[in-house]
Amino acid sequence: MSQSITLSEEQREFRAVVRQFAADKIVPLAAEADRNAEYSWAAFDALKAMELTALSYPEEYGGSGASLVDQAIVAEELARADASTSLMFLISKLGMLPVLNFGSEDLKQAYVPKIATGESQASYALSEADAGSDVASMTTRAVRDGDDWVISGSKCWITNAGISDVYTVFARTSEDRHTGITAFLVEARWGVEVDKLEHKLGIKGSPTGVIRLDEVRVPDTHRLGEVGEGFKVAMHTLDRSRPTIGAQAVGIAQGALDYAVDYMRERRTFGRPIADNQGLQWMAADAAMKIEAARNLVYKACAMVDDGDPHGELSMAGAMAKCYASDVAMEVTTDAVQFLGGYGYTNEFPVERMMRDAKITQIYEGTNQIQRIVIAKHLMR
Ligand code: COS
Repeated sequence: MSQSITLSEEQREFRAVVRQFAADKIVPLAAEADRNAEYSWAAFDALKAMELTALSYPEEYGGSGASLVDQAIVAEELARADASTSLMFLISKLGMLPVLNFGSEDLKQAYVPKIATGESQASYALSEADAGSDVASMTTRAVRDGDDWVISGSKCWITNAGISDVYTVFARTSEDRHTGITAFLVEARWGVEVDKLEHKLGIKGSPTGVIRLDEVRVPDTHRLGEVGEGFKVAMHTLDRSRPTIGAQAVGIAQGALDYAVDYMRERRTFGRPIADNQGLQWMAADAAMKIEAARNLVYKACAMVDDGDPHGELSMAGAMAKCYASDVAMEVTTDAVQFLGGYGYTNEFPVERMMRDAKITQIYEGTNQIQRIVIAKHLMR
């Protein structure tokens, strides 16, 4: 079945190329990275060799200038093979969005090209132990000292902790709740310490950690946006990243459904393939419908980003895409395990990994409860 009526012939060909790449280079690495909870440098090197690390950045900074819809295609196809690898593709973009949208020309020239070649990677350091959903409660501080800022504090749930070379760090520069936060670009070697790496349910091939900054000196040239503008920088960034988490969720769901359908055509009980059972056919049909609906929400939100959000609807559209797609991913992957029965519950088959990986998409980049708050705020305003 066609995945979307909105893709051009060129985009469909591009999707087929990325799908083949993921089948050849990523699928063989996924189970082991999950089992060992290890970052797969082989997977990252494959992304580099395919020049997928460059895809999300403008050509003037060494990127290939792809649209966000094209980036969603890649996030989906990588996630269809392995969610952790798709996160490798997405995380540096999240870290670099504030640089691209709020950083100086010098900062863009200095950092983005190295991210595009894959020589360097970036993370996004917003959440804290007591400031996850409630971003404005953060306590990490930045104090002005001459031409520098001195940053101290701890940030949690940091994707790519210890792997990334640069971190976009949000810190409090005054007591004002929303207007007292400022964003900075901080190089890891200036003193970003990894305090702890989490042992997680899923996305085990992607390290998640707690980082600490202990009086780390950051030049004012590395400020992203105006002093006090950090909360808006954070929200503006998440609005432009959440649709791609939706794409990741769609990919996880599609990967699980495709695997389960192939299995059901082979697996025989009572003398015939279990795919002949109408009860299972209906479950599979529901899954396919929901995935397709989620994919179209994702494409719509991504196209809004590409068009510059002319009607101010992106926050809501991005929240819908991320929330719906991740709820679908959780449901579909859980059903995929059921389709495989006892086998689905073992790590001999990839669907239990996909079910565990799907769970994070309902939590990160804003829990789905927060997405519903964002949607409701737009409805009620
Ligand atoms: N873009 C631009 N500005 C925005 C915005 C957006 N998407 N969302 C809110 N703002 C502005 C508001 O307009 C308001 O500005 P004014 O005071 O000038 O009116 C200001 O920011 C404060 O907004 P609000 O009162 O809605 O902020 P809250 O503290 O209530 O927080 C939520 C709102 C819950 C939506 C926000 O904190 C959030 O998204 N939390 C989840 C964070 C997250 O996703 N974390 C994941 C970690 S990153 S991987």
